[in-house]
Amino acid sequence: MTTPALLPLSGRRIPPLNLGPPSFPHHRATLRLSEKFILLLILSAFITLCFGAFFFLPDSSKHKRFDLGLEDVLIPHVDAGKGAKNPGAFLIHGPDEHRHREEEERLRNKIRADHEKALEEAKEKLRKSREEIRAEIQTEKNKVVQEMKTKENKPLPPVPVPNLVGINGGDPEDTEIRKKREKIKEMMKHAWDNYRTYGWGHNELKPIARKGHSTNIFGSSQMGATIVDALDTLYIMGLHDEFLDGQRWIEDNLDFSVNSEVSVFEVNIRFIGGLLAAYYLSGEEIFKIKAVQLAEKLLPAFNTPTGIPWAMVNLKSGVGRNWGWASAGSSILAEFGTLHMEFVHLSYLTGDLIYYKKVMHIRKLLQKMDRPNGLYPNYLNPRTGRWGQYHTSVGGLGDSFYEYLLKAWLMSDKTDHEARRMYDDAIEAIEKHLIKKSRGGLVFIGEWKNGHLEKKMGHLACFAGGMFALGADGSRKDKAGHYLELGAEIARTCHESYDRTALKLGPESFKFDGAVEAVAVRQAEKYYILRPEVIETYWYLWRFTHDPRYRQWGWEAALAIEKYCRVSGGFSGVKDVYSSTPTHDDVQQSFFLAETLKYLYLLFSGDDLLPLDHWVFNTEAHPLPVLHLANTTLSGTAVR
Ligand code: DMJ
Repeated sequence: MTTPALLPLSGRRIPPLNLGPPSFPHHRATLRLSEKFILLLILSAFITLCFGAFFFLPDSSKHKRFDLGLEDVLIPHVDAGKGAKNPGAFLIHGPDEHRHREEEERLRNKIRADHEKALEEAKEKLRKSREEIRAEIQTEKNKVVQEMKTKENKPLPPVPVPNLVGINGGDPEDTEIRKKREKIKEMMKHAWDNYRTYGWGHNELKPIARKGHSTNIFGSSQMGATIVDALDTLYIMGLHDEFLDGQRWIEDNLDFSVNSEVSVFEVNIRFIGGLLAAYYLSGEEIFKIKAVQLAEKLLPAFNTPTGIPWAMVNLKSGVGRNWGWASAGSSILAEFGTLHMEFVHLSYLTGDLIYYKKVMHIRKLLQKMDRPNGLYPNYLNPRTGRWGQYHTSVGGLGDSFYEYLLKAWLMSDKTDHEARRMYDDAIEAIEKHLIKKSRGGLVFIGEWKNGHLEKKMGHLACFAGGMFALGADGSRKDKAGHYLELGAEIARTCHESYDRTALKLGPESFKFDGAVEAVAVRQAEKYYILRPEVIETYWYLWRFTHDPRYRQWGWEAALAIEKYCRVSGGFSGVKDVYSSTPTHDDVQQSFFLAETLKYLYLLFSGDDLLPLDHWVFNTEAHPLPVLHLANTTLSGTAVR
């Protein structure tokens, strides 16, 4: 039997259809044709659906705008447009009605034409061979990748740069002090050079094994945490070649499109904070761009039923989860409560309110919650919005939440009164329930656990001395003197915790129990891992009082670090501060370069370097400028 030739859709010949009993090859040809037909049907159905949706879906312009009030000042380069806040501007009356109908008709015709064009294109696609289609897809893909690359490193819209006062200088007049400052700079160089030689690109350094090191907070990939964390310290110390070296590494290698699960908090304070500070100090656009790229990757962590972010997020998939050890799947107060400073700056610099909204949402939610004894528990479940265990601490798990309330107020040029109120309330409750004086007269901050006060203070809580001093000015009922005094008492207690050890370095935590005062009892609490908090407090107290004892105590700590933590391959933590022959833990923490050495350097610098009425330090010691929002001009021009 002869078979009639099938009319080709295109000019190409199509194998004839076999109308007799089916045989395998002809059956395949028949299938391909019906596949094409079905595809065509689906395509036209989809286009019709889009066509219908245009007319029947509600008009989004009628939805209420989200307005937090700060919008216009926070995003100076955005011109909201006068009509935008005026709902009446969207209503159409009288003679306008005719014009409106014409406009609708024009739109309809356009959509019809687009619809037909899309159908034609679909038909055209179906005429092409598989290879042609594959090649086209590949070309499209290449185009998108290319566009993304160009877009990724495109400069962001300019904003008025805040007043950047005191990013250089601070040379002390006194020769002795100058020598000390030089010594700290030399220590920084030793830490950096060894990281450069043995750990470059890794997150941290093992100074004894002389190789890279990392922990789970940075995920599984090498993101050069030490480089990012150290940049601003290098900058203020005038180590410009080293700074440039770091900048080049960031330009060429820092990539956040990695399948890696990181700590949202750590990455925020170290990377986003570090990049933003490097941007403000140097004016190099690349740091801002990288900070924003990373921030976008953290946003999926906020996709929880309450908007309280997960502790960890996978940078590639956006899947988040909490630490297994945290009370009943909870998020941690010091983690989700330590995002505000960086996120407000991100909104300011990008003109995108999303960051600001995320952190304000957390604040609003916390305000609505009950607080046992006025205290904030450390654990909050992001699914239920309920507190986990009632543990409260100004040390680990709680610390920087309180710090960021105060600093949100300072960073807003003291206009964020809500933050100041929350800080004052929290500090009053802390003083009432957690702060005690030991028999020997040492003021300490205990921890609230299961209904009673544990008389134990962590090294981390020693930062609070500086916080009380910083918050003294502007405190309620004219209690500035009281809070400065409280800060000084905490500094004294923490100094005692250093002084009562063999190495003159403080333990991870210390007790106040009968005869035991400011001393660690358990072996597991005797280590010192190059932490900054005690030196941080000395520096704040020095700035506010100029009492020479703080420089003296800081110098004691610097000498002890030099003597017991310095090794030929960098600096290492020690496992037991009570043993005169230290065992090293072989880790040079990135915060040693970001914080410990920076605070020491500032302690031996003049107050004109990074003055506190112009800069607010994030919890990783990265300085961010005060945003004088009320005085911001709306010109949209960058002024540097
Ligand atoms: C730093 O990463 C930050 O200071 C954080 O807030 C708490 N601890 C470390 C340093 O000890």
